[in-house]
Amino acid sequence: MLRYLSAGESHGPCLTAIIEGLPAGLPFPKEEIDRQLIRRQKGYGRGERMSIEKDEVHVLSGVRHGETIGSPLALSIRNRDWENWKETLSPFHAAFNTRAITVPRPGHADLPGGLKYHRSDLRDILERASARETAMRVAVGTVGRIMLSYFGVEVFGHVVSIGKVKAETKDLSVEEIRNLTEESPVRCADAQASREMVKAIEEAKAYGDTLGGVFEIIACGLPVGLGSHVHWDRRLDGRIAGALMSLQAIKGVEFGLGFAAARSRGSEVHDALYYTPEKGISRFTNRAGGLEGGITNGEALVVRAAMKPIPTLNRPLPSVDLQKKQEIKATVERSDVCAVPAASVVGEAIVAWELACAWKEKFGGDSILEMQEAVDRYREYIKGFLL
Ligand code: EPS
Repeated sequence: MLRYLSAGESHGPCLTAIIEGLPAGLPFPKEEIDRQLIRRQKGYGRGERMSIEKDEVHVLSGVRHGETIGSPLALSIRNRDWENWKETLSPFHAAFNTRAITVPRPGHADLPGGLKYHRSDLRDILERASARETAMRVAVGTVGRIMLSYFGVEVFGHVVSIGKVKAETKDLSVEEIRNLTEESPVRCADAQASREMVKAIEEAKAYGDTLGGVFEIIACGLPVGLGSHVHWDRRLDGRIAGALMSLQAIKGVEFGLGFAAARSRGSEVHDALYYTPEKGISRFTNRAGGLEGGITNGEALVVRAAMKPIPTLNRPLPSVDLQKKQEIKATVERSDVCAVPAASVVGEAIVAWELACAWKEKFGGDSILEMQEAVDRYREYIKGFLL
């Protein structure tokens, strides 16, 4: 089983994670994790914090001479901003200025978290609720991604809408979407829509507002058979949707046709099967988004996630001071105007991690050699049906 736990506050000294279950002998290019961390930090609409941070992973255990050795992997990412928060967030000494927050931001974890954990200073909640934590999710997801790409599975994401601006990508190949996305300041493959998205972010910023959007993640090279129909918690669509929904500000997830399937007839929704001796079983469409019955079906996995606008507004909404029990405008904290491009990179990591977990479940192996043997055996068996 592949699993991890993470820890760390947004302005604390660092983010930390422990990963367990990686096969030994997996080549481990640390530079790939750093490359993904840099991708996450980019994207038009980010706030000042990103000019302070320069994320880089430190590998503390589990890797020797560039290969995993089977022991738990400990990772750490430094928060450079900690220098400015040492006193305020000191674990042991009460600070002169605690920068206490008593006015919750509507839409944020501030209020329910503060009440649940009985914290009068809502900073105790927002420090961990912050999307700073997603830097570590990218590092952990990239570890899963390194294992997947060893077996030829690739995962990438792109932004399909920001606010009311929608990208048009239906005439583009997966490869074209991938390349164009890397060139766009908002990680969108449609150049015209990219420009309009940047404009929409500028307009929202000028108004003291924020913007959400939708990103799509595509995974190619997956075999039939990851996940299972036999139990609710083994259905891979459920796991991926749950994991994506756990990303800050995500409000909806859909696979393939998604919500549009509910407005169509069965004959317009399901992917018909064809057979030729040369090609084996094949489909001409992928409306299911690569999953049937909670199991990968050999097509590309296509999943979209909808992100609400960030709740920290420069023109704040009405709220209540919890100490004074008075109505007042919500707290204004330094924040991003739009983090959808960054969220799409985090989404890639989240999907990669869930796929890596399902991969480990299916093929097992304490070493990469054992895993490779199981993969080869299975591919040989499945070749008789699908090409
Ligand atoms: C975030 C608020 C901002 C973002 C942060 C998420 O941080 P700060 O309060 O320090 O300005 O920059 O995102 C990151 C730090 C990051 O690495 O993505 C929030 O409240 O969620």
